[in-house]
Amino acid sequence: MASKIIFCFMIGFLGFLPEITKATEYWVGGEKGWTLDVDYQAWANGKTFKVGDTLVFKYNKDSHNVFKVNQTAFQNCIAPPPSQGLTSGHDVITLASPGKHWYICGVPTHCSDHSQKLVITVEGGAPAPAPVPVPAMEYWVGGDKGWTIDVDYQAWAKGKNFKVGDTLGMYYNSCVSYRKVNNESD
Ligand SMILES: *[C@@H]1O[C@H](CO)[C@@H](O)[C@H](O)[C@H]1NC(C)=O
Ligand SMILES: [Cu+2]
Repeated sequence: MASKIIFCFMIGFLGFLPEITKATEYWVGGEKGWTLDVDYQAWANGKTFKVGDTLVFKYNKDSHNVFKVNQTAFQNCIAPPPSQGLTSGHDVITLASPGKHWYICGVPTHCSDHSQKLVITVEGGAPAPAPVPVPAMEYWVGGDKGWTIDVDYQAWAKGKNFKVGDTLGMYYNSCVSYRKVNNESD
């Protein structure tokens, strides 16, 4: 029973987690926004980006745009096809996956000559791949027979993998009533 109370508490606790690890909105470049000749790596330095956080690219849409690119395109300032670009002047990107994310401006020379490029590393929202937790089990000692006489409990326990947090149920009412019947007939 105690383990069940703890389990319910944990579910309630998980419900609050999204509020504890609140998503952060980052305005790329701070008050300078997304433009020429800003050191975006210096801007990103010391910031912790998490899955669920958002990047806001604020810029003059007649002058710039935003492309999410791969590492090669980032290093060589190669813009993907225009259709893949963001062009609103106020683009909000939710960081949906952990790992490196690369962004460039696709206007010629802005990335290559004016450092209009940003690479960030996004941390996972959850701890690194841990073994999948196995839910607590409830075992009824002796199975159908319950906790009574002349049951081979070692045979019953064999092959079962008991863990901390599991519950052992022992039911022996049938054993008690069986004895009572015996006593009455005695
Ligand atoms: C990287 O992006 C460029 C530009 O969109 C594309 O041509 C290239 O195939 C991509 N490379 C990889 C490894 O995905
Ligand atoms: Cu630009």
